[in-house]
Amino acid sequence: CIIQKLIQGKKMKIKFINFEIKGDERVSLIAIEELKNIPFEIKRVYYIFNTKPNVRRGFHAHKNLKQVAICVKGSCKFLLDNGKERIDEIVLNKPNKGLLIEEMIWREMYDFSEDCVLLVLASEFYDESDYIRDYEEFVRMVEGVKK
Ligand code: T46
Repeated sequence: CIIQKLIQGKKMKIKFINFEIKGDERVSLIAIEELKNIPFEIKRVYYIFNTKPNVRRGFHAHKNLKQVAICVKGSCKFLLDNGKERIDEIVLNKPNKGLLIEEMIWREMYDFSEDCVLLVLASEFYDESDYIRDYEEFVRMVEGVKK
């Protein structure tokens, strides 16, 4: 159920997951199940909300972590960068649309609506040593050049 979206002129693909909306005329419901509609075991769930206007977040990559981000309310945008190419203006504005962010992808999030609730499912527990917070270091790691 992973939909790979190719952007014109880029090799890098954006990977979306479209969740099936269940329920009936009175309610909408989405069920998230590890290794079924999420391609990894879910060790951690967190959500970002109350983001103040004009705040840009992220500015890091992860060495091993895989995540799926779902804007369950409101909207926000993502920039993703694999160290060779970057794709900007990825809009998340539907509770049934997940953005798969695999390891070694630089991300920034911005344009959060006031009511935005960004739910993130993560493959690992929180580990600060998995973060790469320096963009130049990230590019060097992608290129396999050791310091
Ligand atoms: C990511 C994007 C999409 C914890 O204590 N536990 C956690 O599980 C997380 C995610 C964060 N924190 C602490 C660390 C910081 O003191 O919460 C604070 C805010 O975290 P951070 O500045 O890393 O938040 P964002 O929005 O820049 O990035 C987060 C995730 O950290 C990151 O993995 O991919 O959301």
